[in-house]
Amino acid sequence: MGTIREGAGAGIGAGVWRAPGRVNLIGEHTDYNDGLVLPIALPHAARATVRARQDGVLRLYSEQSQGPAVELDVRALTPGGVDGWVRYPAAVVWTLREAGYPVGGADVRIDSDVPTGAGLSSSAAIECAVAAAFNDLHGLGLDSPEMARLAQHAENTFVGVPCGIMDQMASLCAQPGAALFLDTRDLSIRHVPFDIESAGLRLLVIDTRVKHNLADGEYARLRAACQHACAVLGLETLRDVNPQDLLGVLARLPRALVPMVRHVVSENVRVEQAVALLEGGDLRGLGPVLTAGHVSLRDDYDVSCAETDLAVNAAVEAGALGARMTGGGFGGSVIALVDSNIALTVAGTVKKAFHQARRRTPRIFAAVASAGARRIS
Ligand code: GAF
Repeated sequence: MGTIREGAGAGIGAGVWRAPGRVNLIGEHTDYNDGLVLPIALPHAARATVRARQDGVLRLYSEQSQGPAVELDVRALTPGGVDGWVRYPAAVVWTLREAGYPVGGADVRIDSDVPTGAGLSSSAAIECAVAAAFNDLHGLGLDSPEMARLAQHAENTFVGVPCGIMDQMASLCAQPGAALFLDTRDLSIRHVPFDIESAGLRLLVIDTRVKHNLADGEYARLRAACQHACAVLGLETLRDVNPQDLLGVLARLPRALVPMVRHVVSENVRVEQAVALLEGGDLRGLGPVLTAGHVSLRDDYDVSCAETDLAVNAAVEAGALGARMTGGGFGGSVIALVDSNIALTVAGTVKKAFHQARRRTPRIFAAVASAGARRIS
C-alpha cells in the first residue's frame, strides 16, 4: 500500500518539489474582479515527490490521507471523475495534457503540513507543487504565472471551484520577507517588504477550525453576483469602477448589489494603502487597514461568520494592531498583527474567548513571509 520507492532521489525523471500555502494580508474577493491582492506565502507547504512513469499510470499517494495509493490512467482523466484530495494533482496533469503538453504518468507522493479546510490554500499548494514538478521533469519551460494560470484552470475546470488566481500566484511567486503585490488584471507583481520580526511584530494566524469549503456554491454565487453588477453597469469588470466615482456607481445598482460592489472597490483601495504603508516602512500602520477590511467583508460582502468575528474582536480587544478574516470566508482563518511582546497574551485571550463561547479551541501560530514554490531535491 501506498509507498513509492525512493530510488536515487533527485535523479533524472525524479525529484521533490515544495509549494507553500498562503495567507492574504488584504485584497479579498478582488481576484475574480481583476483587482489587487497582497498575500504572503506561509512557511507551511506541500512537498511532492514525483517520478515520471512510461506506462501512463498516475499513482497518487498522500502521507496525510488515510487511504492507499490511487492509480489513474492519465488518458482517462475526466473532470468530475475523481473525488477527494487526488482531484488536485489529477487536475493539474489533466490540464497540462488538455493544453497539449506532452506529459504522461508519474508516481506522486504528497506530504503537506498546510492545515486543510482552514482557508490557507492547502489545495493550491498541492496543485502548484505538482505543476512545478511536471514543468521541470518534462522540460515544459513554463514560467510561474503560466503555471499559476494552468493550476487555476485545473481547479476551475476539473475540480469545479471557480476560484481566482491569487492562491496559485502566491504559492508560485512569493518571496521570503516580502508580500506579493499582485494586480490580477495583468498578473504584474511587486515584492513588497514584509519583515515583521525585524519590526518587532508578529502575524498570528488563527485557524478557527470552522470548516471552510469553497466548493459549496456560496463562492460561485458571490462571483456571479459581481458579474451581474458588471452587466448592470455595462462594465467588463469591477476593476473598471474608479473609486472616486463609487457613490455615483452605487446609485445605479439594485440595492442588493450595492454592498458587494462597495466592498470590492474599497478593498482595492485598501490594498494600495497597505502597499504604501509597507513600502514606507510603516508596518504598524497596516493594523487599522486590516480591521477595516474585516468590517467590509463582514458587513458588506457578508462572508464572515460568528467564529471569525469572535477571533477578530478578541484579538483587537487584547491589543492587536489590527485583525481580519483571510481567504474566502465562511469559516477558515483570521490574521492578527500584534506587537511581539503581547503575541502570547493575544493568542491566550483569543483561545479564552472561544472557550467562553463554547467553540472549539482555535489553532494559532505565527507566520512569516516565506518562499514560493521550488525544487528541493
Ligand atoms: C479563495 C479563492 F481561491 C481565491 O481565488 C480568492 O478569491 C479568495 O478566496 C478570496 O479573496 O481563497
